[in-house]
This record gives sequence, structure tokens and C-alpha cells, in this order.
Amino acid sequence: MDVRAAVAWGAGKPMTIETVQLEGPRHGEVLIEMKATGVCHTDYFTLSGADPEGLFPTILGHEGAGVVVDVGPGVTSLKKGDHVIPLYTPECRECDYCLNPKTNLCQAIRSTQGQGLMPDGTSRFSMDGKMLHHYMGCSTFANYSVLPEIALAKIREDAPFDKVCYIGCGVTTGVGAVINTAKVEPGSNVVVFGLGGIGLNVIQGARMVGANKIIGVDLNDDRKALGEKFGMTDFVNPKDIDGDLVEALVDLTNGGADYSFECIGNVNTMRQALECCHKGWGVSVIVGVAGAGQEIATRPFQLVTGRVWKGTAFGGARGRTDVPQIVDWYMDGKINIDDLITHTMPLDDINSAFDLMHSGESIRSVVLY
Ligand code: NAD
Ligand code: DAO
Ligand code: ZN
Ligand code: ZN
Repeated sequence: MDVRAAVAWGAGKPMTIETVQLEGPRHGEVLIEMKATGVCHTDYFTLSGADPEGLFPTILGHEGAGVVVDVGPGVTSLKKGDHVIPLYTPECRECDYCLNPKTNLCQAIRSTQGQGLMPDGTSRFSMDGKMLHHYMGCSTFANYSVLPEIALAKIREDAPFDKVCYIGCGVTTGVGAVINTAKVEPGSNVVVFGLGGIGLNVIQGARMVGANKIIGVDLNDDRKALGEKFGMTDFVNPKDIDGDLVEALVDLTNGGADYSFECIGNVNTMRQALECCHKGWGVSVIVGVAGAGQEIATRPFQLVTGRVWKGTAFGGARGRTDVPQIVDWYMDGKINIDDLITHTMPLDDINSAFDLMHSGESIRSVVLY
């Protein structure tokens, strides 16, 4: 079938809106009509060329929501009409990783997904006979897409697509980093570096679990008011600190953070996030994705003296199980998504979402199909 998609042709080039061809679902696959998609920093990261795994030409996007319109042979858990959220971290419930409670990194389709292909090693997308890559197994910047059944979370039908699409990445990553990865306890002091689409969700996760101080660090003063709305108790702009930022954060937390989260993707702030943690028990979680070839550093004594450095992908969430629950939290008013979706646009204007991201004007832009 013909579908409309934003095609990314190469690193640093704007996407163009094209009519492309999409093959129907094969065994274990599902065709979905996309209703909305968020535009995440990671889409830009790949488009910019900084992503070591970036492949072109491709259809980007990994934060969608839509409706099942067809299922391939062997699909048992989904049917036409079901409402779904695509999962860039699938959940097969059978592989060694899914069977191990310590991780959410299902490996069932990892190798083909990393090559921009469906599990059988081919692509469903093409344009004028030339193959286009899938992206993160999702390719939500198209009004229809084909995904493996294990990479779709079935959600309730009264949830608005234009809001819950954000649960496909940003909300789950931020809230999940707090709940699943760090397991922040009530009364903890928390420091969050970067108050964008991910960091603000870390803040609301920390508020949900009853953290004490929730300190936000950002170079953009405009993020202070929004951070406070989501539960931030203190705001620090590194530009306003005379001396050392780490020392200032240790002072603010009476000896160091119980938990810190790096939500920028900058290896220098990753170091600061670790080093502002409390001696003996502080845990720092890397959420931000750094550019190709970059490395983190600290003095090993930071770890010898009890600080822990860890990372998280998709907030440690098992998508088919946890995403419907997060949709319920939104529908029950336990989490706020509406105030984070600052801009909406048609697919034709999708490149402007990256401009809004870079100017610091938007938190999340959502494309409505
Ligand atoms: P964003 O651009 O919306 O937010 C980044 C924020 O960091 C902005 O508010 C910016 O002002 C601030 N900032 C930039 N440099 C800073 C500095 N030196 N000091 C303090 N603040 C600074 O990005 P986002 O969508 O929130 O994504 C954040 C990171 O998370 C990205 O690297 C993204 O790729 C990554 N990410 C990771 C996962 C995962 O599963 N681990 C999932 C989604 C996104
Ligand atoms: O190697 O098993 C694996 C999975 C790697 C992909 C995890 C992606 C998480 C971070 C990327 C940012 C998501 C938008
Ligand atoms: Zn699995
Ligand atoms: Zn994302």
C-alpha cells in the first residue's frame, strides 16, 4: 500500500515527506495505522549522524500510538481495532533476557532491529523499488507501519492517542528510571541533570515515589517553572554557580544525592551526576545517550567509596506489561502528560519539531496524522 512518511535520507539532511510503499504484515507481524507520534531527542540524534547505529535512508520515529488494521499469520495477542503503542524495546516473554527479572532488554529481535530490518531480515518499506530501513523497530514517522507483535503494547481504547504516544518513550523512560532502575525510596534526595522531555518525567517519577528534595539542573532558566509544576523543589542553573557545581549540589543535599539522573547525553554532566552523589550509597543513573565514540570518566575512588554508576534503557520497563499500566496512571490523573506536550503539527511540518527542540521552546512536539 502507499503511505505517507517523513524519509530521512542521510546524516544532517532534513527529512522530506514522501509517498512510500509498505508491504503487509508477514508471520507474527501487525499493520498499524499511526494516529500520533512524539518527536524525541533520539530521533534528532540519529538524524544528526551522532548515532553510531544510524542507518539511512530510513523512516525515523519511535514514540507513536495507533490502531491495528491487519494482522499476519500466527498473531494471537492482537486483533483489528486494538489500540497500541509501538515498543522499541520489545517483550517476547520467552528469551533469556525476558526470563531474567534483572533486565528489560529483550533480545528476541535485537540483531535485525539494529540493522533496520524486520525479524525475517527484510524491510516492509520501500520507495520506487529502493529499500528504506525501519528505525528502532517502530518507524512512527509514517501514517502506517508494520511491527512485530512482540513490539506492541495493547492499551485501553479511551486513552487519547495525541497524549499517550509520549508513553512510547519519554514518559516511561523518565518515570521508569526512578521506579524500575533506581528504585528511589520515599524521603530520598534526588538530583536531575537536564529538564527536557525525559528529565521532567524523572522529576514527576521522583515526586510520585515521595522523594524529599528534587533538585533540577539546567542551563535554560525557562525550565524552572515547569520543573516546579512537576515536583522540583530546587532549581540550579550551572551558569549562576560561582564555584564548583558538584560542591554546590553536595551542599544542597546535605552530603550528596541519594540518587542522580543524567538526562542530557553529555559525558561531562554524567561525571558531575556521579560525583554529586552521597559517599557510601549514592546511585547515579545515566539516561542520556552520548554521541558516537564518547567515553565517561571519573576517579575510581568515587566508586570505591560507595557510589554506584548505572544506566537505563526505556526506564527498565517491560513494554507489553508496564506500558498499559502507565496509560492507566495517566487516565487516573496520577501523571501529567498534557503540560509536557507543548506543540502539535501535521506530518508536513515535522522538521520544525527539531527547530523547536533546539531553540529550547518545546518540551515535546507531537505529530498528528
Ligand atoms: P531535551 O533536549 O528535551 O532536554 C535536554 C535538556 O538538557 C534541555 O532542557 C537542555 O537545556 C539541558 N541541557 C543541555 N546541556 C546542558 C548542560 N550542560 N547542563 C545542564 N543542562 C543542560 O532532550 P530529552 O528528549 O529530554 O532527552 C535527553 C537525553 O535522553 C537524550 O540524550 C536522549 O537521547 C536520551 N534518551 C534516552 C533514553 C533511554 O532509554 N536511555 C530514552 C529517550 C531519550
Ligand atoms: O542492546 O538490547 C539492546 C537494546 C539497545 C537499545 C536500547 C535503546 C535505549 C536508548 C536509546 C534511546 C531511546 C529513545
Ligand atoms: Zn524477550
Ligand atoms: Zn525517545
